[in-house]
Amino acid sequence: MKLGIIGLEQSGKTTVFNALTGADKEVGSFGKIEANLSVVNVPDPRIDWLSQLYAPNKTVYANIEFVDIPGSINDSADAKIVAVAREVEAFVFVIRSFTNPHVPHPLGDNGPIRDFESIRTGLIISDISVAEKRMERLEKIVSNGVGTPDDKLELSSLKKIMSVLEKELPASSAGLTLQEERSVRSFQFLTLKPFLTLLNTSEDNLKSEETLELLKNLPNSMAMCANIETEIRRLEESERKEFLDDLGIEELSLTPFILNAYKTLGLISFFTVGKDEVRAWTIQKEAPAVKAAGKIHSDLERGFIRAEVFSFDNIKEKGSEREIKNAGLFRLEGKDYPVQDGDILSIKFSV
Ligand SMILES: Nc1nc2c(ncn2[C@@H]2O[C@H](COP(=O)(O)OP(=O)(O)OP(=O)(O)O)[C@@H](O)[C@H]2O)c(=O)[nH]1
Ligand SMILES: [Mg+2]
Repeated sequence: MKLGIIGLEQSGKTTVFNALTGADKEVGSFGKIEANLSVVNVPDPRIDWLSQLYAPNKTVYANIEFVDIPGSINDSADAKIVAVAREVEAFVFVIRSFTNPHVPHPLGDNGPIRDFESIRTGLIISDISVAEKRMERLEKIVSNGVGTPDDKLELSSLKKIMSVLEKELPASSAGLTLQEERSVRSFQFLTLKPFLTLLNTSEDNLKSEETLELLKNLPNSMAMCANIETEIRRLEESERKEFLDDLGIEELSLTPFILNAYKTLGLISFFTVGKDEVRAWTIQKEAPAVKAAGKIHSDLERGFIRAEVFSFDNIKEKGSEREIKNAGLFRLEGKDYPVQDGDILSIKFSV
């Protein structure tokens, strides 16, 4: 999964990126136009457990690729930056809620709700310009009588999108059908992408009434204190607890952040196991088994015959595949089977 970190200038995007990924990228480098990249494993105790049991040659966790997008894409004249933003699957909006006398807020003072709206408006404006250009082209083609049915579908999808964008609503609220969504997929509309909101607060503000109230009003949100977390990450494991206690939190934000991301984006994990490899895969909740197969390899999707399935809970309880079979918990499922979080799959196929 690829997540793009965006927000207003100097909201602490790079600091959040460092805090979540453990990277050590320069902060406060205003005007820098290179994006930072870092991949982190998704910690999962189930994978640790399976790896113990199967003792495979290789253990592979699911991962998240973070892209720290510099400056504000709202007024980025740099097409390269907008192109980077279009490539990600979902956004993390970083909203500034810390005070720092050395780092003025670009809009004068803190205003988290205003900043949230401002980020979203920026994305909407960018989408409008993409949609407008394409609609103009398509309208010419269609009115000249040379439009294909695909052109017509695309045009009507764009009109649907435009009608919400013009009301300053995101494209995701246009209620596109799957087919309509497919017809405009290549434009990578920014406001069709799901997002999480990260409130970057000061140390003394992390658990305040004000913060709790803001979290209620900001969609898919959580608060973190990014620059303190970067500091804590630099400490030895054994020294961290004291500082986390001071902040009133149990752990660094990465794990709760990932849980929030999976929930908001409707993602689950399934596993493949064996002597060679124990591996976690990420997929959309309720996705059919054949899609899960396609995650592993396109041949498995193409030549799908059936999925052999048991759950992590089954193996945890029974201790071995043989015992699962004896207990009648081993299942054969067809291609429409909706994969569940924690399923262990083995795909039978023929190409
Ligand atoms: N006091 C305080 N300062 C912070 C916090 N987070 C970031 N800063 C400071 O704010 C400045 C900007 O932080 P960055 O992480 O570079 O912000 P950014 O959003 O990546 O900035 P641009 O990419 O240039 O738009 C730096 O000087 C940080 O040290 C925080 O939680 N508290
Ligand atoms: Mg930055």
